[in-house]
Amino acid sequence: MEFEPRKLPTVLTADELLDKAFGRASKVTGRSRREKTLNKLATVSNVLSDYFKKIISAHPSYSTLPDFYREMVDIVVGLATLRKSLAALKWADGMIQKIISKSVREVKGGKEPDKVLKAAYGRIASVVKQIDDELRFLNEAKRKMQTIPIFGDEPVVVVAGYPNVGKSSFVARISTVKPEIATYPFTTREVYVGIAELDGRVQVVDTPGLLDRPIHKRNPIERRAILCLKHLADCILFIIDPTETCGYTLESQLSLLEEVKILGKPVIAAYSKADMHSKRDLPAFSSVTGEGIDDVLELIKEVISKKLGDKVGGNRGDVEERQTSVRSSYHPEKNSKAKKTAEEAH
Ligand SMILES: Nc1nc2c(ncn2[C@@H]2O[C@H](COP(=O)(O)OP(=O)(O)O)[C@@H](O)[C@H]2O)c(=O)[nH]1
Ligand SMILES: [Mg+2]
Repeated sequence: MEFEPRKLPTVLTADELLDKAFGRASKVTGRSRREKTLNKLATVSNVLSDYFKKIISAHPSYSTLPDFYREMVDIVVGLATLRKSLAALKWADGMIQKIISKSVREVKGGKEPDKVLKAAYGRIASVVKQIDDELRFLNEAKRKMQTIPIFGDEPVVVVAGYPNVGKSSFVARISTVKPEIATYPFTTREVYVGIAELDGRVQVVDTPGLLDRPIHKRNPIERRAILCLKHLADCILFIIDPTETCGYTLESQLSLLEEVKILGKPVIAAYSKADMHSKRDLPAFSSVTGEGIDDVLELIKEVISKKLGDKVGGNRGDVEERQTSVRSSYHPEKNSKAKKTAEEAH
């Protein structure tokens, strides 16, 4: 399912929409007063109906949207209200079509055209004004949904760790293209999305404002946003700055690491700023000298190819491959087998 909030149309308020419909109808002519009125009614009907349908069809089917985006939309705008607002547009469309049909019948039946038109306009205006809140909500929703970052189909590595440990420097260092700058709806800070080439493209994303402070101290919305990252992440790289020049103690960084592990995704913990210290009980890298960077990339590659290997194994049609994947779920050598499957798949 495509999710392209940038393509959502701007939504007019009730007054703007009525101006648009009645304005268009005011330019309509006809050979008789009767015909002119019928043409005006048809125009109002078309303008409004096309407009409502355009807005409704621009929204994706939220129930089939990938988990990350559906959750994000729910956190940012509220799915229930969004659905209700779209339903209100559908309701208005139906009501207006009824008013128009009735008015057309009246004109054709010989009623005074001007009177019928005036009454129809009044009733249509009243229906549209009843959904003014929903129209405004949908416009605001469009604005808010545009702040949801969009990711490609490639595997995603989420980079976590306290502020100033070296997350952005790492993303910039390993990216083969200039990292794109995105935003999360919950932070005013820039999010770097880099692309690494690891036997295929891998998206490496920064998490300022999300996985950079103790999770248990967050408000419920922030916590949901953090949980949402687990839908996105194939792997989490947790960066620790043992020099503490980031301004946070090693102890508090390790305790954040424990919280991040609860997300249930594969976590690789590594030391940054290897040019400034000699701790090597974890993989250590320096984004300044490049030392250890390849080792970290290798670890990421292993985790991702294992994941892809699991997926490939599970989707294979032939019996032997399926047996391999069934067996591999019982055997301790699962990892090497899954990896082998991934390698064969390349
Ligand atoms: N010496 C050294 N400094 C680094 C390294 N990586 C980052 N820094 C510095 O640490 C500070 C914070 O880095 P940054 O990437 O912005 O951290 P972020 O807040 O986690 O994204 C900056 O002043 C960087 O220049 C490294 O490997 N070695
Ligand atoms: Mg940063």
